[in-house]
Amino acid sequence: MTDPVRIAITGAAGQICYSMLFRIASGGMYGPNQPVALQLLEIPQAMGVLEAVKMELDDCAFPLLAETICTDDPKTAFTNIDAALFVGAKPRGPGMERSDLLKDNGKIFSSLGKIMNDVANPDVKVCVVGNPANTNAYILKANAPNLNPRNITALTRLDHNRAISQLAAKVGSTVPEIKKMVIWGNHSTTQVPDISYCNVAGKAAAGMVDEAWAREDFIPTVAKRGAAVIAARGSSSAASAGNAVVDHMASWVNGTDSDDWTSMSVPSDGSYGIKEGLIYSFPVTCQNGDWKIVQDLPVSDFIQGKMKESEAELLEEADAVKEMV
Ligand code: NAX
Repeated sequence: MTDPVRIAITGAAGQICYSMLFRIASGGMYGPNQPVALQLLEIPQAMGVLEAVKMELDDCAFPLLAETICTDDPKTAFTNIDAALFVGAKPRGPGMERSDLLKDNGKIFSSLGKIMNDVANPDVKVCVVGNPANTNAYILKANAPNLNPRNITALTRLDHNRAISQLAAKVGSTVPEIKKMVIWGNHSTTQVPDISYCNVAGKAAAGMVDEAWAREDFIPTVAKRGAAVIAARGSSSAASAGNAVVDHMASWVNGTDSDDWTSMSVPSDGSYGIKEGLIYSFPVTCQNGDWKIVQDLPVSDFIQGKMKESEAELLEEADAVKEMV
């Protein structure tokens, strides 16, 4: 039997993981022939709920689930892993400033980064989901210099999927007909959903919609979709976020289609004038377990201006946590 892929997952008793873990255990992330072992990390107060999640995983009798470890010790969670999904984070409480949220989560990600640095395989593939995801990944990367920095990524696949779905509804097409969507920037309301290179069944999407729709309707709808779900549901996106993590990792590991790309927040190498080292969402192609930023796309002045605003927000966030990096 093939050795299992070992995946550490933080915040495993939370909402996102309640849908995501079952998808991973049934083969959604690594495919139908690859066993997986889950190394689930929680804070001590949530261990009871985590045990209940394990009971349900056991009760599914998933053929591909080789082992489930539940722990509140990060060292145990991060030992021998191939991938780490950082879903756990402190939520923003009433009256809490964004800078306080950045600092509180910064402490979590700097301490977990240091532990990863000591015990994790240097090639571990990391996806940060817990918000503020891009800056949490930036802090984790700085505190884990032994890890391959290319492998520290953050999730903007949910935004990418939301953008595809909005465009499909607008032009009356199906999701698989839409190729080459882009999310630039931060996973926040400054993100830049961009249809400039998109095609729908081979036709340029930009020619199928008004420019005013793309600028004034599409961009804010995608960027504020998380808030719309909270308003409708009373809590934040969970199943769609879990699905996006599955998609993010599956694209990274198995590759993107030759006629398409995806959006991932990755360490900037200076492409498109974005400051090197920031964790910024770019269009990427994936092959052989590695990603590459799509180069030389012609960027309009309008999109460029918005990309710079999102970069400025990330620079501000980086400044707010500078003592942790
Ligand atoms: P929940 O509050 O349901 O679950 C979070 C879990 O993390 C809790 O069980 C908590 O005990 C645990 N936790 C907190 N600190 C921890 C630590 N230091 N180590 C291990 N576990 C820890 O939140 P959920 O709805 O699952 O969302 C998780 C995070 O994802 C939030 O930060 C949320 O803002 C973020 N999101 C990110 C998205 C993205 O696209 N990047 C979209 C969805 C979501 O908003």
